[in-house]
Amino acid sequence: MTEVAPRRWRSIWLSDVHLGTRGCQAELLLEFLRHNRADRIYLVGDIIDFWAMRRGLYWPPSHGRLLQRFLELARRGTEVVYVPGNHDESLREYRGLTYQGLRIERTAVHEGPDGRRYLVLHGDEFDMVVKNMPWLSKIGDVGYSVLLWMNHWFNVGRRVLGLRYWSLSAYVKLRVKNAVQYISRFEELVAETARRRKFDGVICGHIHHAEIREIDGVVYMNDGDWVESNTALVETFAGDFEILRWNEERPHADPARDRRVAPAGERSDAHALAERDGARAPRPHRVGARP
Ligand SMILES: [Mn+2]
Repeated sequence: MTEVAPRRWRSIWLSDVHLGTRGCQAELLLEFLRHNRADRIYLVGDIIDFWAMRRGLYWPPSHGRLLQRFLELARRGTEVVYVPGNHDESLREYRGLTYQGLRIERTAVHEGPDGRRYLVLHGDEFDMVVKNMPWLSKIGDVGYSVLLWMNHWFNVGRRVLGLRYWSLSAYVKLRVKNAVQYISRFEELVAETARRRKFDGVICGHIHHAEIREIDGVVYMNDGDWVESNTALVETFAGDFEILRWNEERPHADPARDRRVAPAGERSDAHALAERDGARAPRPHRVGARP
């Protein structure tokens, strides 16, 4: 299969994949990993959703394939660091352990090519402080699941109409005033901690909202999630950070992707489509630059 050569990054951060839930977009993340390579990958928590598994097992083949993919990358020399979150908290007991080249850490420190130091953590550590925000308890886990379910079918509909994926859940969340307050409070707290601990920046996940912004002298970065916005944080070899929004950047439009595994007779067709849709090179979405 001839495909566009993968783009190379110094580092990639991924979090909030929530394997084991219906909202998880494992296929899309597998596709992302085919098109993007890095010297190191940080898995910044909530990769496997053990909470959801307790409610009932949901584990399609793509979820297993994704875990296998991370191990395979580790075996082949990518440095893979897994910093567990609250939904995969039980893995925190294994901090310090290396499994087939994949290392588990409670938190990590990332060093940029220029020597700048970044604290890498999931972010649930700040829930205790932020938790008395009313929307969290109001929407809660169940409401959020319903929203993700609606989002899924909403996008099935959009696909039928030939429209591209658009996150209804992310949109709704950002329209709730309290959610916006929650997000900025969270970001400030995380940044404040990094500043106190003398880091140049901090990289986290947890709130499913990708961001790069400077807060009082430290860079706050969030890699987003793979249940609604499908975002990753990447570092270039020069040490610049970017947020990749895979819904917008994937080189193929949906029809081409769906036919990629089609029988030989249909392939030229798929390739023609891919070429048409991939005519412009996928470009990163520059959300913000370092100060
Ligand atoms: Mn989390």
